[in-house]
Amino acid sequence: MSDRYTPRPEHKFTFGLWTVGNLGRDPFGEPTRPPLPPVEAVRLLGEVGAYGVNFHDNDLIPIDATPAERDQIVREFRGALREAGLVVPMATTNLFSDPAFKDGAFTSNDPKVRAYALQKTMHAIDLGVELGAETYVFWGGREGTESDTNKNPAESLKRFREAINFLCAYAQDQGYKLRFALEPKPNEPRGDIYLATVGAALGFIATLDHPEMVGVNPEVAHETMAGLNFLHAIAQAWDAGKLFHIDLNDQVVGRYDQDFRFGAVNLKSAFLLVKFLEDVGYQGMRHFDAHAYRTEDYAGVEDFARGCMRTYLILKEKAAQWNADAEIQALLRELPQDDGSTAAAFGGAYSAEKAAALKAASFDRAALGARGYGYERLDQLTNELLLGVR
Ligand code: GLT
Ligand code: MN
Ligand code: MN
Repeated sequence: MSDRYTPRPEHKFTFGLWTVGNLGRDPFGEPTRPPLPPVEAVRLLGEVGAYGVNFHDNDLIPIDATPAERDQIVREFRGALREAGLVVPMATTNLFSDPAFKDGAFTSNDPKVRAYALQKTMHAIDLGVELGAETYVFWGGREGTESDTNKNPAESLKRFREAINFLCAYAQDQGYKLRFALEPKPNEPRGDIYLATVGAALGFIATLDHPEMVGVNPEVAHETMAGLNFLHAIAQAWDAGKLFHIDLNDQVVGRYDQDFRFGAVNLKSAFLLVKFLEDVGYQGMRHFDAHAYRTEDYAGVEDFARGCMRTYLILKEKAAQWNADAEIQALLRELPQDDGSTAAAFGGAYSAEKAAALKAASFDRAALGARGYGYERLDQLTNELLLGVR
């Protein structure tokens, strides 16, 4: 069945191997789905209409594979990609599963672990680039602490910076056309993870040797876990020219890391996010970093993947409808009631004259405080549009 919500390549919908390959394991229970080999995951993603597939090094190549095994796996994977018509836009490193990384990777207190993490990442970058990746994600899941008696956070940031600087230089040295994207998260699996929010990552990027090479990969669930407004984080990343990638999913505030299907929890936030991305003309991947409920079999996994993309496309249509809604647009136009006189007298760049004129100006403060903004109506109209009665 194909309708106007059918995903097409130009929508740039991608999934990680680890997303459709999630087996339903949780801290309290065993897997509920059998393993999904990477070539099968690619087939499934091709079937549901995704554009691309992303992976951690060890989603594809077992950590203890020989070089010959690695090359064989890459050959088979390439074949599956070709058959399914999928590309690999992003890759990343698993620096969290192996017990070697139990105290972090780039920020571990053990210098040998830090060196191993760099070595593993260089190999994983080679692998990603070999398969076509142009974005390389760094999610520092184990980069943190349970107790700050054990690691100095300032020292950890220095180590983190050194590692990213080293890897930027490595990628440049190889002539790779690659951009790095840091993915913040406040906690889980560590008690507290460094660079916990998009804002923290943006601040850190400015301290790097090659800040132009590094941006962010914000995830809906992660900012939400921190109790923050995801759209505001995205807007700041966009404003800074740093929205290199995005992880779409959903999450209830105050819960464990849920990674639900996009739009599963807060449709209105999802709508405003899609509207923002579409309005500003974000050209990057729409990556769904989510997984099916533990209750599902692989038919349910397909429902999950289709649901992510379908919801995005429906919300995209709603965003266009919102932009074209005469009543909504009239309310927006009324908002600032700008007759241009304020801008003429005080707007634009600073000048001593403007400052003096502004200081001498008189304002009708009571009138400024008395006016209504019409936000209740605007928000209700938005709700009604989303509820399908407009
Ligand atoms: C892990 C994490 C995600 C990250 C992935 C990239 S791995 O599943 O929960 O948010 O994006 O390392
Ligand atoms: Mn997550
Ligand atoms: Mn993610």
